[in-house]
Amino acid sequence: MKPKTLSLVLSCALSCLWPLPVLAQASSPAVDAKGQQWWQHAVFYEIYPRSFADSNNDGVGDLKGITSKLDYLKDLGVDAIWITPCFPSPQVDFGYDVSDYENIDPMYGTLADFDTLVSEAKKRGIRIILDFVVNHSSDRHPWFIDSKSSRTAEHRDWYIWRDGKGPGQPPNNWTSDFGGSAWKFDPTTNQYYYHYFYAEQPDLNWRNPAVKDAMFDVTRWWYRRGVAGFRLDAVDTLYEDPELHDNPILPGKNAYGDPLEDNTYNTKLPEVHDTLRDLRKVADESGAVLIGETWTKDVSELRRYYGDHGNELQMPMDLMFTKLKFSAPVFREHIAAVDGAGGWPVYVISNHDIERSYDRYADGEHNDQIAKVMAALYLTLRGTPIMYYGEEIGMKTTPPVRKEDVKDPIGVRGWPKEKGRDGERTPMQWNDSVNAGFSAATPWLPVPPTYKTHNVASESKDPDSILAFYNSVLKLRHTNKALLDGSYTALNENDPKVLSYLRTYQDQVVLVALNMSGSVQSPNFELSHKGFTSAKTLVSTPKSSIQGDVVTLPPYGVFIAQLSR
Ligand code: TEU
Repeated sequence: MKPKTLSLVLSCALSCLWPLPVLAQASSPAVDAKGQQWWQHAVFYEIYPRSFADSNNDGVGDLKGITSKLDYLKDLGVDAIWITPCFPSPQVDFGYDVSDYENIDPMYGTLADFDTLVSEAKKRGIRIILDFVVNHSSDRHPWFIDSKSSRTAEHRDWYIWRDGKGPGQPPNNWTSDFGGSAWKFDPTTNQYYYHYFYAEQPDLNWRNPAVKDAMFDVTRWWYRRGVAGFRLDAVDTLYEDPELHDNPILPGKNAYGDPLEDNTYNTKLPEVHDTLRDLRKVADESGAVLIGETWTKDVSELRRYYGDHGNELQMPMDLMFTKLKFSAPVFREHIAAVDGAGGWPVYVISNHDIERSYDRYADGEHNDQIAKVMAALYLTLRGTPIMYYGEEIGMKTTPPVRKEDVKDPIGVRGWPKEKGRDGERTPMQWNDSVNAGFSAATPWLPVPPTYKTHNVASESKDPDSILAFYNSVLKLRHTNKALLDGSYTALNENDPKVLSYLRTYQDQVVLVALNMSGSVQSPNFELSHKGFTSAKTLVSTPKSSIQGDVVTLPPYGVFIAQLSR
């Protein structure tokens, strides 16, 4: 019988793209010969600046610390760094309460340090992305200080002020994401102001054109300084129902003891998309990229963030990916939906708000191996991956054990049900010396005990380490056209244990097979029937191999190969 040729879906990557102006800031080209934008080929890396590297030994990381680690990031294969907020801030929410949008907090350094970081990064072909906290400012921002000073203040309408329903009664039933009412009474003017997060984070009034103009100008100011784009914080919450309808109440209570509510009237309002389109126009003036913190309930909601004409966010994060059960069918179904949705996928497995992927998927026996499966997965899919610092060495989430040690205020408020987010924000583990090489001083959060085995220095010397694995997959990804630009085609779609797929670009085909189970698996991919005559192993974990059409995978084994006809 004549071997059947596998009908391969031609890369939709090119047809799915929307044109962008050329980016001038960094040395590597913005658009390649095939018309791909720089951010489609880039690997992003999120840095929580308090915890990455401490250059002045005060226990808190800083910009000079990040600059000192650029060679490490370059060698790892990072092309863009997203730094969570490093602007002046009272640090109630560790920087997500900004009191000056156009400066650097002295604890992180100076604007000159920032300029040095941008230029040193540029020398290495690395771009800098900042975090734009769009929904709210700090209550110490001069805009809010003026706003609360009187009902007729120039900035009064820059925030959301309302009368209470009656004495001691807030305007409606909305609760803060961080516990308690979302309204705080201010005796100076006898009105309440609205805060979706902490009371120290009053919501900006995006219905006021002056707010829009001021915030757009903030982005222009940073673009002129060489910033290649922004990660937009909490975009869902930009707008609220002007009539302040009560949210429907659901059964049950959250960790803070508040009734659960359906945020119908204060999140995901259609106006969010109008503002994203406007922010995008400003970004396009500088060829910048916008990444969204887009917590969506399904793929169609995610799809909307690209905009009907590709005119909203270039990179809305697929955060649903962080909620999936470690199971081949579950990931297969989700990936098919996201890949088929028409946008350029953006995959994330960890960030500074959620339990690290290492712990989420750990089975207690094969933890490091499972971390490699997850790395192989999101670094070989069609789309752009955003890594989180420390993921590449298998850092563990290490929440505080005692309430008195909690730094994140939501952990103090919600203890013990909600322990806060300290566990995923611990210092980067550089080596096995004191404080894991992060700082000579006691770090602001304790270093997890696993630093002795899971650190950059030790793992660099171990060819079987998680870091060595990340290095090899990232190296492959940067040079392999099929992984960069190829289409995605699922294989063996009924296999309950092995997730496998082809990435295909013209005549280049890469097979990825991931054993998501704790037992040996031997999937048959019928490669000869599909017209393939040989397979060259590109990256694999020990004891994974191919014999004819059959790939043998040990528990949580990874096998990636180039197929030829
Ligand atoms: O997070 C917004 C967001 O959706 C989070 O509220 C999430 O629900 C919470 O962290 C779960 O505990 C962004 C930032 O990523 C977060 O660090 C900030 O605290 C928040 O905005 C307010 O700026």
